[in-house]
Amino acid sequence: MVIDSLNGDGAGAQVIRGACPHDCPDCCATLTTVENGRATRIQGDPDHPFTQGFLCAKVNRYLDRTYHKDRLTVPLRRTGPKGSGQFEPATWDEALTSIAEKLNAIRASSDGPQSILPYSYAGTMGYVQGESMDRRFFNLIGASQLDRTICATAGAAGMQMTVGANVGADAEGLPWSDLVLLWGTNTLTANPHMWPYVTKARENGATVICIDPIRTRTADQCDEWIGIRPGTDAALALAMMHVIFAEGLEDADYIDRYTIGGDQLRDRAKEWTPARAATLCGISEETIVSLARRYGRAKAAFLRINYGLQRHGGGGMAVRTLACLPAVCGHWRRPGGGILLSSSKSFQFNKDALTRPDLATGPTRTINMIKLGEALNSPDAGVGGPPVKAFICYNSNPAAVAPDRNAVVKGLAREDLFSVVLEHFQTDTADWADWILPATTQLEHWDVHFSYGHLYASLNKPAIAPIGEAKPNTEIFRLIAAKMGLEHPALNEDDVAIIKGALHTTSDRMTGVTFDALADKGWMRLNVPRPFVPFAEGNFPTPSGKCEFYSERLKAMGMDPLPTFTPPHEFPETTPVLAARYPLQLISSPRHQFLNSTFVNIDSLRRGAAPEVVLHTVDAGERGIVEGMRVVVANDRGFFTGVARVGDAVREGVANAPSVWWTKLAPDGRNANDTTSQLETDLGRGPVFYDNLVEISPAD
Ligand SMILES: Nc1nc2c(c(=O)[nH]1)N[C@H]1C(S)=C(S)[C@@H](COP(=O)(O)OP(=O)(O)OC[C@H]3O[C@@H](n4cnc5c(=O)[nH]c(N)nc54)[C@H](O)[C@@H]3O)O[C@H]1N2
Ligand SMILES: Nc1nc2c(c(=O)[nH]1)N[C@H]1C(S)=C(S)[C@@H](COP(=O)(O)OP(=O)(O)OC[C@H]3O[C@@H](n4cnc5c(=O)[nH]c(N)nc54)[C@H](O)[C@@H]3O)O[C@H]1N2
Ligand SMILES: [Mo]
Repeated sequence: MVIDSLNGDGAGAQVIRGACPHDCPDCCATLTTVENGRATRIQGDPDHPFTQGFLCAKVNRYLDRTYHKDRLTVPLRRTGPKGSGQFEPATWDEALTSIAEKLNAIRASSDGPQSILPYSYAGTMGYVQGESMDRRFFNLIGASQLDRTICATAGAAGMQMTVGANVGADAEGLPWSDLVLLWGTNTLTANPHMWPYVTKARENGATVICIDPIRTRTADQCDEWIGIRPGTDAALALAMMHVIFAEGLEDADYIDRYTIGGDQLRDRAKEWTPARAATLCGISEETIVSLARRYGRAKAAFLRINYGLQRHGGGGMAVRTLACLPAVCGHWRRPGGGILLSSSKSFQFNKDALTRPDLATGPTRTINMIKLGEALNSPDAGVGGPPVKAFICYNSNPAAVAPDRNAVVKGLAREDLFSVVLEHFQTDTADWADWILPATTQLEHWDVHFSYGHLYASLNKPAIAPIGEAKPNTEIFRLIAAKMGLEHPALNEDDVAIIKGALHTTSDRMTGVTFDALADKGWMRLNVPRPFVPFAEGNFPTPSGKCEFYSERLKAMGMDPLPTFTPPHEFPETTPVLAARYPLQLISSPRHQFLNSTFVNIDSLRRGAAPEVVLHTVDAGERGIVEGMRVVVANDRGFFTGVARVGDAVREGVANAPSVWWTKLAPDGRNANDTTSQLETDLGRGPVFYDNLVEISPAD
């Protein structure tokens, strides 16, 4: 085990540098105190500019999670009927032998290796435990590929089509901003380490406005809350442009030099009068005009969007439309100006070295992870080719988080499906497995991290020995491969070698981000100025080198080449028959104390809380619902229940079910994904979790 000497107090306590592994833009740098081999404290690194020495409500409990009494410590073999959750302990050799035999038999069968489906997402964001040995293994055996769309692909595509890549303004520029729009982001819950920078901006005189159908804890802390109707953001942005162009508030010089399609955009915006957008967005004309003027007059407006607003049928186009705003007004020119969805593409780790696409023996089909229900239930996996016969799941809990959960569970229940789940806990998904394999947590393994909210890479060193017989994902895939008789040097690399390979790149951005530097300090800023002002003088990584108001690429895809409003799949104006039965737009955004479905089983975070459904007073009144009443949320896909919270914390016509509950810990064995659909976004084939019409009624 590797130990940092840092802060050793001489009494046997050591402090190990690490990184928070969770799926959150903040990617905090951590310091774990270890005494006699046991982690006794975890804290944020006070020297890390973004972490600033504090951790969130969840990761403060990371030791509770690591040493939880329910941690999986040995391999488990299914003994009861599928889904019964009955298992017995087995040795690693028994588990690996059985899994290897089964996978080899499937590979050799007429259905071939494509009937093996890997399934993973961001249980850990680390490159090593998230996308290295697993990918090499699946590439080498020729398994189906998985399109990992469940979170961010719609917005990423929207950014790519407009500014060229999913890169954006540096959050560390916020103190220079004079107007901050928190648009479709619950910053205090989902990105809390950006908040100190928002506070700085405000102390320097900036106004902070939240645009969200829910009056979140973030909205409560802002100067103003604009409770927009879900899925209508593009209309608001176009109406803002209407006012900006009409009143000459645009930056004509920036548009001239660094954009294409300025004239077409101006024409498009003319169609979007504030009156038109006001009806659609459910906000007043005055609100739109005032917002547009403030945005147009600001020197450096910071537009922070997150992923909530792209979980709708038109989510890709919505992000694209918003991404035009800073170029229209030239906000990119200054620190504190611009738009930030993600900083992920600022990082240029060597992905090919990690995942080794060259190991693939031929082309294989790709299955979209948000259509898991369809893939497991259709004989041709929904995309042609053999049925899915083996399902290997790690870093994800699809029986809770995937849309249209009923379809997912129906598929997982198939007697002829061989399922292996690598996990820390016996989750909803693990209950359906044939084998559960115990995986290590971040305190127990190596990893290297990018961030999607700031510009620091970080290294995670193991702080403690694995709990029980748990093994890192990498090691589990190495062992399965060896048992299957696979041989390739790429399967033998150890985790440190994998990290070094990932850092082996000629990218200028990564200069100085070396293994030795990371090992010494724990984290390193990318080789960019601080704050980073990427598009002050254009240089957009688009085909034209400009911000593309007009996109030839979208045109070639048969889409509107200009920013436009694309209605949600389920929307009163476009699907009135459906809306007559299911009039409420349901959002099921993350609960403050959970990280997707992670941490739901930590008592101190769940604190006996029950699943809740937040409704507006008017909507509740019309349905005879009062505070604290048990309610049913339903549509044609399914239903779940929760305790009603009635008030003005959501706009009318919208409900919120804070998520993502483990169904086995919910009183009714269900969650919000019983109602969500497998439909895709307009760009990026992403999920539409918040594009979901429901009706809510008293449970009894
Ligand atoms: N505590 C905590 N932190 C997390 C997570 C977690 O589960 N818990 N999850 C992590 C992950 S995986 C992600 S992707 C990020 C997500 O981070 P965010 O995108 O910030 O999170 P969401 O709550 O999904 O969405 C943000 C807000 O968008 C609003 N919203 C929904 N639809 C619309 C719309 O059409 N227009 C507008 N303007 N707003 C809309 C929602 O009401 C919500 O308040 O957070 C990460 N951080
Ligand atoms: N209704 C609704 N559904 C949603 C969302 C929503 O807002 N509303 N959010 C969506 C979003 S944004 C996302 S990103 C997805 C997230 O979906 P997932 O990526 O599936 O996230 P989690 O639910 O956190 O599950 C991750 C699992 O990985 C496990 N894990 C963590 N580290 C390791 C490791 O090192 N090894 C192994 N083997 N396992 C590990 C954890 O124990 C946990 O059970 O959910 C989506 N689903
Ligand atoms: Mo996500």
